[in-house]
Amino acid sequence: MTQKVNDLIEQAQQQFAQATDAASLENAKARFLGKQGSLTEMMKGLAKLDADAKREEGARINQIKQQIEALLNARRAALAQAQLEARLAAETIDVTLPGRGMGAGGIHPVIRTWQRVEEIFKSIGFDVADGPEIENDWTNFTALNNPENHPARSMQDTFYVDMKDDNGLPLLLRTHTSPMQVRYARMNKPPIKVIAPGRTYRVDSDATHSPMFHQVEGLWIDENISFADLKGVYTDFLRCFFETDDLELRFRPSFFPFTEPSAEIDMMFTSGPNKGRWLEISGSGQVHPDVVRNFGLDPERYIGFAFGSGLERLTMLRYGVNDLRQFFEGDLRFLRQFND
Ligand code: 2NL
Repeated sequence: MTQKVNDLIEQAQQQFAQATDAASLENAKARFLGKQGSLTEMMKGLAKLDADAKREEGARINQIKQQIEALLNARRAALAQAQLEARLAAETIDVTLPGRGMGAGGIHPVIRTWQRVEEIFKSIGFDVADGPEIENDWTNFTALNNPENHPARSMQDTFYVDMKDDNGLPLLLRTHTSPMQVRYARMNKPPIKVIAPGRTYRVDSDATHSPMFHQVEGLWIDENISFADLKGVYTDFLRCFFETDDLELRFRPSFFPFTEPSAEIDMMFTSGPNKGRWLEISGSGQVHPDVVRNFGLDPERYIGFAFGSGLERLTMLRYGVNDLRQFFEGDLRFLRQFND
C-alpha cells in the first residue's frame, strides 16, 4: 500500500512537472483529484470498509490528497512565476536610452503670409475680423449683389451644407471672406477699415485651384474714400510685403458684382529676378452702392473700396514657389524650408 501511495505521489509530481501551461496542469490535476481521478476512486473504495478501517484509510487518503494539492499549488506558482518572468523579459524597456525628443512644429508658409498681412494692415490702422466658415447664402451672396441665379451659387461651384440656418436660409462653406466684412460693417459704425483673412472653399481642384484656399479681403468705407486711397494702400502693402520699393502697380478694368467700377491689380518688380513681368495679384473695386446699402449704410453718404487677394498667390510670389499643390501635400522637405 505504501508503495502504491508513493507511486501515486510520484506520478502526480511527474505529470505536474510535465505540464508547461495552466491548461495542461488543470488536465493533470483532473487525473488525480477530478471526478474520475485516482484519489476519488480510492475514496469510493472506503464504502466497503468497516468504521475503524474507514477512519484510518480516510485519514490516509486525505493526507495524500493534501500532498498532491501542495504539489499542484507549487507547480501553479512556478508556472505563474515563469510566465511573469517571460513577460518581463519580453517587455523590457531600457530606461537609459535617450528620449526621442519632441519635434517642434513649424508655421506653414501660407500662415506666415497671413500673419505678415495682418501685421502690415494693423500698422496702417486696419482692424482684423474673423468669423464663421459656414455662412448663409444671404451674407455670402445676396448682400454682395450676386443675383439669385448667378452661376457661383450653383452646386457645381459651391459646397452646400445639408442644413438651413435659424431663418431658413441655405448654409454653405463661404466662397470668399467678404461675408465677414458684411458682418463687420453691419456691426460697426464708419469709418470701416478692416481686413478679413481666412479659409475659403470652392468646388474646384486642379494644378492651380484647391477646394480650400486662403484669402484676404480688405474694406475701407468712409465719407470720402476713393480709388486713389485704394492705390495708395495697396501699393504700400505690396512694398512692405515684398520688402522692396522697386515695384509698380497697374489697374486693369474688370467686373465683380460687388464693386463698380472694378479692377484687377497687376504688379511688376522693377528689379530682381522677376523684373519686367506683370503679375496678377488681386481683385478690387469701389464698393457697389447696393452693397453699401446692405451694410446698413446710406450709399449717398458712404463710399469706399474693397479688394480680395489670394494668400497662396502672395506666398508663391514671395518665396518663389511654383506649384500651388505643395502647400497642401504636407511634405516636410518642402515645409521645413520655411522654418529654420
Ligand atoms: C478676386 C476678387 C474682390 C472684393 C473682392 C469686396 C468685399 C466687400 C464688398 C465689396 Cl464686403 N467687395 N471684395 C472686391 C473686389 C474684388 O476679389 O477675384 N480676388 C482674388
